[in-house]
Formats: sequence, structure tokens, C-alpha cells
Amino acid sequence: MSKQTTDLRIGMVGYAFMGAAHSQAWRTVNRVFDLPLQARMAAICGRDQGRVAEAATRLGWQEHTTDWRSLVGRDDIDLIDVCTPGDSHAEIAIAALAAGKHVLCEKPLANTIDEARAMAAAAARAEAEGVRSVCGFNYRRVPAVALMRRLVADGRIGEIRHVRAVYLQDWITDPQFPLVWRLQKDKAGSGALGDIGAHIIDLTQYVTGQLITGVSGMTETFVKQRPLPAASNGLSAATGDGRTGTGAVTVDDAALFLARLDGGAIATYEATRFATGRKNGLRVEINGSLGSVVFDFERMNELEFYDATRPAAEQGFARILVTEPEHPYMSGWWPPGHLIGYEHSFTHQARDLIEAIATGQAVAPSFADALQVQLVLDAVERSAGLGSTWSEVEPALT
Ligand code: SOE
Repeated sequence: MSKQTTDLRIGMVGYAFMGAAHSQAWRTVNRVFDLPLQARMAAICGRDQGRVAEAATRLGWQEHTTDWRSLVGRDDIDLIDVCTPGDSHAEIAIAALAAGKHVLCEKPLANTIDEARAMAAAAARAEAEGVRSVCGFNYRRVPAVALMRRLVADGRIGEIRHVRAVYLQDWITDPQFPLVWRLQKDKAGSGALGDIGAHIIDLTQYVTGQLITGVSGMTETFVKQRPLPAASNGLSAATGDGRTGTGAVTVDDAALFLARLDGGAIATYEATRFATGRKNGLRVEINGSLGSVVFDFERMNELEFYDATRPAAEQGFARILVTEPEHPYMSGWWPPGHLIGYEHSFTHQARDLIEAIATGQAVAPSFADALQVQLVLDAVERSAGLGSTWSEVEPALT
């Protein structure tokens, strides 16, 4: 591992949507939280010389490069932040871990189970040498979600019976929306299932402390051909730069599944990019023997809590405004009652990773946790391919 100073020197690969979100976090984290290490935005890497140079200036990176291998090999880099499409996660993350760099890797961990297994194995080997790795399931770090987990872990909703989770978006409803990388299996692994379904799988397992053991799923691709894009940049892509014609959409537009969890809960999940009018509608409801909790990302500063142990005349869903210093992560931010947004979940992710590196403690979700999510995705795809037959989720650790 490279020499550790009080600086944590970061090299980021990728500069589109997630690259910008992670950059915002690295820029902000030490200004908000008192941490033992100072994040330094040393170098950013991307394939296109002009665009990566522009991104370095815009996002606040000291240097830029088009060669991720040289970045990973540098002695003056401590952490590699992987914000590329899924088809390069495994190669970059494994090389970085082998070079003794801590790794933050965007979700889903990989495009295939084999890649995810190799990444989890590399992370386990590196962990023994004090190298930390974490997968970017950022919604865990929304304060209301962390509070939800705390209430569930404290037994406030009793025994969990139902998990009801949806992640609804609508950004590709227009059939003329171009064939961006997120719609290509070789680049993204899967569609709505892996991109946003993975978030609700991770989030619900995190909150309940239970793992999905089996599923029955279905997937659908509503628009099978789309115009070829000019250049892909995150979610958006312009058409009409001279490229003509269409290409096949090779991933799911929507994925639905039923699941059983190992603590006895039963669950439903829905992930779609065709829920017209729903922009980032991540909603999770958990019903237990003593109450319920509900989180809706479109109202991310709130948590609904139903406490069935209260006197009958006083029962009803309470709306907790998760903005107080007593709430997870909030003491670093504004005076009580002031709201936070999407970007803050990434800053909290950076905070937790820096703490883990400095203290030598493990940080979750580990690559092994993210492999387990990958195994659930695989089980859903297998089930869908077999007419929704029940598919067991393989154990992550064998
Ligand atoms: C696109 O659907 C996307 O940007 C996901 O890739 C992110 O993980 C999610 O946070 C928002 O939507």
C-alpha cells in the first residue's frame, strides 16, 4: 500500500453523472465533517482527452489522464473511485486492490456474477492488508433511511412481515430517446433491474437485516429498438450528429419480483423506467407486528412511522422530519429543521469510507454484500427467463 499521510489522495475513473456526484462529495466532505484524513482530489481519468480535461476543471480535480492503469499504478494515489459503466468495474477495481489502493466502486458491483465474485475475492484479500473497499449504494446514507434501519433494529416495528419496495423512473418513456449505454447489456449488465432495482434490494436488506433467499420475477422491454446516440454522457445523449439508424435495446425496461427473506418476511419489488410522471420514485414500506416504517425518496427528509403500541385513540402514521442533530449524519449539517438533498448521500458515503480507512474498521456495503445483491439480480433474470418460476438465490459465501 502506498505511504499513508494525513491526506487521502484520490484518483477517480469516470466523469459523467456519478463522477460529478462523487466529486461533489469529495469536495465537500472535509468541510462538513471533522475527519482524521483530508480528501485530496488528485486526478481524474476518462477516455476522451478533451472531455476529461474539461471535467477536471469543472469538478475540481488537480490533474487529469486518459490512462486508468497509470493512475492505479501511481504511488501518490491512495484510493481509486470507480464511476465508469459496469463493464469496466471489475478490471479497474481488481487492479486497484492489487496495487494496495482503497476502492469505492459504483453500483451495481459488476455486470456478471463471475466478475462480482472475482471482485469480492480481491477485496477480501486486500482487506487483510488494511485496504478498504465499498460499493456505492448511496441511498443507505440518506439520514431517513439510516433512521429507518435504527428503528427496525431496535425492534420498534416488531417482527417484519412485509417489505414493499418500488423504484420508479420515466426517463426513457419516449421511444425516440437514444440507445445510451444504460440500455446495452454488454455495458450495463442489465437495465432497470441492475441500475435501480439493485438499490432497493440493497436498501431493504440493509434496513431489515434480512437477506433475500428466493424470487419469482418477470422483466419486460417495451421499446426494443432506439435511435443510435451521438455521444453518451450519463443519462442523456444527443441524437443527430450524423449517425443514423437504430440499435437493439438489450436490457429490461422494467423488472418485477416477489421474494422471501431469511427472517421470514415476504416482499414485492418493482423497478421501472416507464412509470410516467415518476422521476426518482424510490419508496419502501415495511410492515411489522408492532408497526410500520415508510420512506419515499421524493420526500427524502421525512420518515413515516406507525407505532401500533400506542393507545388506539392516538394511533396513526407519524411524519418524522429527519433534520435534527439526533438523526444519523445530520449533526454535521445545518441548524435543526433545515433540509438536505440527493448529493448529501454521497458525502455521507465519502465520510464513512474515510472513517473506515482512518480507523481500520470495515465499511459496508462490502464487495461481498454487493456480490449478494448481484446474486439476487441473477436469480430474478433466471426466474424471468423461465416464465417466473421460483429461483433460489445462491449463497454469496461458499
Ligand atoms: C439512473 O437510473 C440513475 O442515475 C441511477 O444510475 C442512480 O444509481 C440513481 O441514484 C438515480 O438514477
